[in-house]
Amino acid sequence: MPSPTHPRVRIFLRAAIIALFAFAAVVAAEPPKAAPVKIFFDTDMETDCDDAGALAVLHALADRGECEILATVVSVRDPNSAATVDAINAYYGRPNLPLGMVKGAGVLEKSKYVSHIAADFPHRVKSADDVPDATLTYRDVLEKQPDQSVTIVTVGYLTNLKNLLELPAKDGHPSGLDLIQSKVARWVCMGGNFIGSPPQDDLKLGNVNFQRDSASALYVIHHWPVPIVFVGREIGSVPSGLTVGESLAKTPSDNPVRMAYFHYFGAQKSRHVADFVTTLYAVRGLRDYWDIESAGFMDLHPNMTFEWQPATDRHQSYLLKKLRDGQPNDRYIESILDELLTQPPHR
Ligand SMILES: [Ca+2]
Repeated sequence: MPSPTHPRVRIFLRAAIIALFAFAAVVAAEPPKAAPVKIFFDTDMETDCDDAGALAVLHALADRGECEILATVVSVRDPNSAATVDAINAYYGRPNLPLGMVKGAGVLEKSKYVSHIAADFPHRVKSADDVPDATLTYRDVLEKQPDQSVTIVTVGYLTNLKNLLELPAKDGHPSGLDLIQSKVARWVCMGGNFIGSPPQDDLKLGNVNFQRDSASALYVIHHWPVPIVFVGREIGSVPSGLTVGESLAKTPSDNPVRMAYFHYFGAQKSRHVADFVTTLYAVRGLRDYWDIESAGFMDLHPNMTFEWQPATDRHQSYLLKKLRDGQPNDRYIESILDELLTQPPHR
């Protein structure tokens, strides 16, 4: 055996040390991986199929390690909406995610797809009795989370958030307001039309997430105690012109999201992406996708129009569209959403 002072051994040891330092340098140069964003997802999953697509994007982002899905609740009184959410969760390999739905007063609209998905795909929801009150789902999930760690995403009505704000302390549980103040980092809300300068919403444009339960929208937006980011319709719906969904046809027929789009249209077509962009922003932040306006707050009126009023201490913001190479970045955003929408589940 050669001695440690043998020339060949010395050369080998020197090379090994250089390689070790090079490896350490590469590791040190890697940016630290961000912790997954903790998402509580609240959807109407009823009148529009983009809720199904947005939930698919959320699962795809979770499969990439970018977010952790804490719970998925619906802001409507239809158990088939909760069943559809549960079926999509199961398809993506998360069949045990906490569910919730509105109990008591709330929105119930006709849907073109949730009864089909509830009938054709496996899920846990045999009746409304199988789905807890979303208010209690919020309470039970938030209680277990670290302080200021949770991002709430609403892509539907604000009924559940109103009920949470009004939930009293009971049986050793803190009040809903206390939980929001202690556990929630921010709320990302799909709602509003931020048109004009300064923005001033217009009833003619439609603003259904606020209009269909306007009492809840008015109360929540005026009483919410932690930061809000609004994603207006102009970011992912009219008049942005962004659409995705047609490419779901290349995914398997046992994909409930593909079939939600099919039943919505009676064919495999694309739909606007209002709920998608809200979800993507909640997980990835601005990146090179959007800009943001932060100095102000939404002064919402009982008729659901609003003005954006100047302020520096209200912690409210709204997304702004961004150019890419001097042009609208709509096709760029669509390509990102399309890739996530059609990404096979990791399971
Ligand atoms: Ca929606």
